[in-house]
Amino acid sequence: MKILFLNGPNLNLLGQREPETYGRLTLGEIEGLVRKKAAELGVEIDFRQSNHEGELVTWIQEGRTTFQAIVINAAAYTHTSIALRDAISAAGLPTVEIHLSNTHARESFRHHSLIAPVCSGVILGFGAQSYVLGLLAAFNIIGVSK
Ligand code: CA2
Repeated sequence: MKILFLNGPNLNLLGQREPETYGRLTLGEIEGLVRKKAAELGVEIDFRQSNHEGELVTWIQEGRTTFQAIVINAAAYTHTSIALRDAISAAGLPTVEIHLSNTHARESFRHHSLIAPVCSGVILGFGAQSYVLGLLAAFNIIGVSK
């Protein structure tokens, strides 16, 4: 079982700035938490980050044949990207949208997600644990749909 983790723009800066909003862990440290849980579950993961919308779209398109599910923190593209939404919809893989922060408790432009309607569900506001919960959700969905 293989799960693709995708991270959008600026998430490579985690741990360096805005710890009050996004926590103190780097993206590499969050990946470590996910890998630990994935090993317990016997799941293989691929963990990627890009600042480029098109690269994320390509990874989703290519992932269709390699992965059984996607977990995605699309960062700011969550609120802007019809391209990501279309890619997720076209891939047809179970996809879990995740966020570190509770976007509903923040600025109004973060309240709307363009990708949520084509995702299986959304997990947000639990900091780095949102990633681990996203993994558990994806694992559960794959198990149920088998
Ligand atoms: O809460 C989340 O996970 C977000 O996806 C993070 C995005 C934001 O645009 C979404 O509304 C919610 C921002 C990621 C930027 O990460 C930074 C990390 C450190 C310093 C500055 C930005």
